[in-house]
Amino acid sequence: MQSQNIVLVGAPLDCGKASKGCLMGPDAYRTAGIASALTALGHRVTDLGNVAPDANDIAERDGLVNLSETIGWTTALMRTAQDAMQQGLPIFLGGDHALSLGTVPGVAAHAEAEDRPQFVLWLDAHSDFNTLETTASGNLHGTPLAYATGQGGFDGFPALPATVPPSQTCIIGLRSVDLPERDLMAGTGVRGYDMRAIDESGVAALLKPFLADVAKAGGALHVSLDVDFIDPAYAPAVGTTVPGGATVREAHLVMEMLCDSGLMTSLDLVELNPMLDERGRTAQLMVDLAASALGRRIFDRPTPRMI
Ligand code: EXY
Ligand code: MN
Ligand code: MN
Ligand code: MN
Repeated sequence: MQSQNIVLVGAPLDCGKASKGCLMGPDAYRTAGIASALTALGHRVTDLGNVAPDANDIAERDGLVNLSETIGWTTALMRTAQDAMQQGLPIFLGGDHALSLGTVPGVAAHAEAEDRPQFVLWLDAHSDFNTLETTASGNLHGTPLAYATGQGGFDGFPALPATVPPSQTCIIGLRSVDLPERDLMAGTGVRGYDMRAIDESGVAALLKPFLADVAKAGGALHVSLDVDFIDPAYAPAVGTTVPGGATVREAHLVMEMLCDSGLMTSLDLVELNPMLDERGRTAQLMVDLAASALGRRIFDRPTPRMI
């Protein structure tokens, strides 16, 4: 893979749900050696440090968790993501998944300015397709994909600087989808693959057609990697564990295919809660997955045909 300018952006956002710990994520990734792992692959790595949320005077609302702070992070990260895209390939070090309320619209605005369609690959046990009106938990880390694809029901949030068409999104790893999310996604063109689809056809067969579409459109590709995409047996440091997730090898294969495609333009690493980790193994696995997406491989050999 060609040498890239990689920009690390810490987003110690912990307001997307009630349980705490994701604010330690950026430092856990740094401690696990994300910068040196990527430098060793020949990339130039710049760490921009941590972002802070904007202040605002938005009132809290019954049934929604930390609305004001979440909107403060959203406006700050929209700006930061657009700036970081001008410097290279950003990796947003979360922080919980509410950070994608800002990063995805921010990178999409950059793509729109370059006249490129923005695509999103969402690797997650959950679809994160609730709105402020459908969420039963009130946890806004369960909403970013609905917001970024322009669904209604986000009263109080900023107008999107750019919308990602649902048909340009692909979710892989699903095993927990709320009924309102299922209803909202139906007919939108979102590609959603559950774990059974991975079991039946293998993850490569699911990913390959999506990557082909991105390539054909000359698109930018944002990848949002939630720790809970991976089975909790391998990645315990997450508050939203759902058994039956991707294996370590399935996750690496996705990353290796992304690397081979050369299509990934930005990456979120989200939901790591170091309080729940075992001797740093989840932080290390996430760093290793990022390294696979950016060129780490065992042998230099032609890319095998996947189908
Ligand atoms: N769908 C559930 C909710 O809205 O509360 C669970 C969301 C969990 C979101 C995690 C981060 O991916
Ligand atoms: Mn660009
Ligand atoms: Mn998520
Ligand atoms: Mn999740």
